[in-house]
Amino acid sequence: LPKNITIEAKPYAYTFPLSSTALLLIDLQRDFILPSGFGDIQSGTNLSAVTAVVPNCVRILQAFRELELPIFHTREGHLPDLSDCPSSKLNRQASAPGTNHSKVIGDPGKLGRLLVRGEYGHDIVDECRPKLGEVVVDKPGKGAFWNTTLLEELVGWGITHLIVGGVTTECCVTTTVREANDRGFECCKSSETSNEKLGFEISQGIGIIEECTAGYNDNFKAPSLNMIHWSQGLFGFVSTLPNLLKALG
Ligand code: TIU
Repeated sequence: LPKNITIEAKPYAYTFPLSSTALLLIDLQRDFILPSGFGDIQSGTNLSAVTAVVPNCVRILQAFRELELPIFHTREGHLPDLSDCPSSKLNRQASAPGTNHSKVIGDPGKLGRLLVRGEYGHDIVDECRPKLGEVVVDKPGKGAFWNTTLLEELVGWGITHLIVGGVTTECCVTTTVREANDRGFECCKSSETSNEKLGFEISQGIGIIEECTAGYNDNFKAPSLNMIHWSQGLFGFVSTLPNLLKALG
């Protein structure tokens, strides 16, 4: 394994250690990608963008598996009695005037009860099914760090750098990256910037691969990703699948 890899990215190229890098795939669940799933019902838009992400995530999975690098998958969902569902999620979908969601979390749908653990729709799409040894983190919120063991898992595995993909960009993917930033994951050291010049060590990094994420509103993806890397990497970096695959060799 090469010690460090350099990846072209926005706001600039980074060099980081492959030995402590993991892939984090957010919520590639049937409920967010397939027709009649939670996302289809709630977003009321077409699923072409989130569907198109699946083969790109398969490609990135293959690359990480070939290099035997750690892989983390998340799933958004709830206990059957919804006792772990935050009020912010339950209230939004309650029968307030103007609410037009035909089905809400916990309702029976064609893929099973929506966003309920153990149901068919809650699980990850076949193409991206986790393999033995990969970590699956179940999360009740939008961010993958809230009320989960993700941070402890990453620390336990010695992970300092995260490559992120998944759905949806505007919701769970960028919420997770923002949460990660407050836990020390940020833009990596620039290949042109030595730690001596910075005067401190940047030891944790996070970035999103743009072909590996999408959402339900085509207008949201670019601004969502721009906000991540804007201002010298306010929350993290953004790169592309060809750049990542090139860097991984
Ligand atoms: N509604 C929506 O866009 N997304 C979610 O509720 N969850 C995720 O983004 N995974």
